[in-house]
Amino acid sequence: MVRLVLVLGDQLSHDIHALRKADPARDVVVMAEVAEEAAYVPHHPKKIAFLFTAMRKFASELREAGWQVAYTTLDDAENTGSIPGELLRRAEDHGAREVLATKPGEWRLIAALQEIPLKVALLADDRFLCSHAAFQAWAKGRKALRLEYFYREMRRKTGLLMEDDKPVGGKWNYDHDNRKPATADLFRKGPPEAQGGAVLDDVLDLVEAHFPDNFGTLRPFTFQTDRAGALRALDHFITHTLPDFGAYQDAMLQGDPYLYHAVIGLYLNAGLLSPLEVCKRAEAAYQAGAAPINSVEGFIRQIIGWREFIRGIYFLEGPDYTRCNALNHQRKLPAFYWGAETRMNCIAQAVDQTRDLAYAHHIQRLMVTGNFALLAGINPAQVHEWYLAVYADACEWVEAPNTIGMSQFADGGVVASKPYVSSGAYIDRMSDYCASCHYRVKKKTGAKACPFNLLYWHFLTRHRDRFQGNPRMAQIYRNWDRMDQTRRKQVLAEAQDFLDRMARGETV
Ligand code: FAD
Ligand code: DLZ
Ligand code: SF4
Repeated sequence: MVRLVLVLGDQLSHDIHALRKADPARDVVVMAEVAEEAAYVPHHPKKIAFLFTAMRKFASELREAGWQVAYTTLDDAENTGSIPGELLRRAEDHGAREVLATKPGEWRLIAALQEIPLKVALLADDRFLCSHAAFQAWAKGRKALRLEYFYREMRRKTGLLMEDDKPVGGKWNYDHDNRKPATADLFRKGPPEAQGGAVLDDVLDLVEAHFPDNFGTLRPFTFQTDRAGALRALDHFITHTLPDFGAYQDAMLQGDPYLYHAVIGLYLNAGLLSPLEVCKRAEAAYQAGAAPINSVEGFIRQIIGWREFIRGIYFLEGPDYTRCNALNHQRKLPAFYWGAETRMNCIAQAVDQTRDLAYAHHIQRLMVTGNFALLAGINPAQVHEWYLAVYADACEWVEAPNTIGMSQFADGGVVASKPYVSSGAYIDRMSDYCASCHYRVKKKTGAKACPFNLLYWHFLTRHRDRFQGNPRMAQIYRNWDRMDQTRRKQVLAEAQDFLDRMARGETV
């Protein structure tokens, strides 16, 4: 009997598990653009356009390869509006009772598939280098889950940058050579132009008509939309920006959103590139003498280290992870995350760029928008929904542990050993944002004092009981305690005043 083969928008790999297990001569592939997936958070229009275009092109490739594909467009009159609805409708059309599905990257959709009245085989998503079982085995019995040890195991397992059982160059981690601030005069070639053709044009019109109010600029559309394009983007990175990736990984520069970043997260997460192939390309560049070890090791660590570690945490922690709120933060996400005016130039730069490009690099996410939300005590569930909505590479399995865990410390320290908070000094060191800001980064109190400076101490005093015993934070509390008492009171009062004005909707 015919079986349905579900391929989701972020499962666009020809060797995905469900396709490997299916028979093109008998089974029907089901792909569907559905309102439920497009609207469970208000996704950025560029993100929706990227996924729908890539899905349509992938469906064509499957047909060319001999598959029968039942593809539902968003504006199809018969569209039931959800993945389970489309599976039931197609099951009736084709007289099918069984579904082969690769396990989705989100608990919500896993639960939905388990509830439909068809026999659903949920196959492991084996596009990753570390299975759930392997991660569980690694995590079992450890007091704390730390990236560095996991990463070393992944280096040994993949053999990447290894000489026998030793790391190439003698060190596992070259971060010491990284973290330079960028300067405006460095030459950088932006990612290659989008090449979507007629399929992209149709999708852009569709997205424009159906999601007119979503935060984000649709045109000009900037991403690649198929494997060939994703490979072009990878080539571009390996040739032009990998050599300086490491050194300038943490830098932020006004008007230069991509710097030396790869801008491939969306292609990896949609299935257009595989983690091992991108790492092998980077390793080959090192072996050919085209990129230095600090850049190549740093890049490979992000992929086989962080990306796999974060996914392991998502599935280890379970479906309630996105509701964690260890610091009991309850403030509403301020309107300036959705583009309302703010006088904080660093936030305005990161949000404007996010609106225009559905992209911001890691340090903008972690140390600007994430840092502010944590310092200001914003409800982590709202922060999580924002990150899940606004970035083209956002899928819950990777976004949630980065936001709830790494950025907001809402999981109480599962991902991060200490909160990623900083005063304005860090942003000033790594960017050129402060020079043209309304606020003064060097001012700790008084008119125009940088809000990050005020909120930093407000956060630390609010959570003193939790953090003062952390050896990596003890010195910070000693510095605070040495400060003159009147000054401390002034800092806290001004921080509170800032938070109150923000809550009243005043422009801050
Ligand atoms: P580069 O900086 O060039 O890095 C190369 C690749 O390494 C990335 O494409 C990505 O696949 C991987 N990588 C790097 N850091 C991480 C990380 N912390 N976790 C997982 N993979 C990593 N990444 C996503 O893919 N999807 C998300 O939804 C997402 N949400 C985030 C939310 C917050 C609050 C933070 C702090 C980080 C988030 N990240 C997310 C991680 C990281 O910011 C992005 O992977 C990166 O910015 C994507 O841009 P790039 O491709 O230019 O990456
Ligand atoms: C993100 C997304 C969007 C916007 N739309 C669709 C869609 O219409 N059809 C689909 O199959 N997938 C879509 N996706 C990706 C899914 O939301 C994703 O597969 C799950 O969240 C699991 O990661
Ligand atoms: Fe951001 Fe403060 Fe610098 Fe302004 S002065 S850009 S608010 S860190």
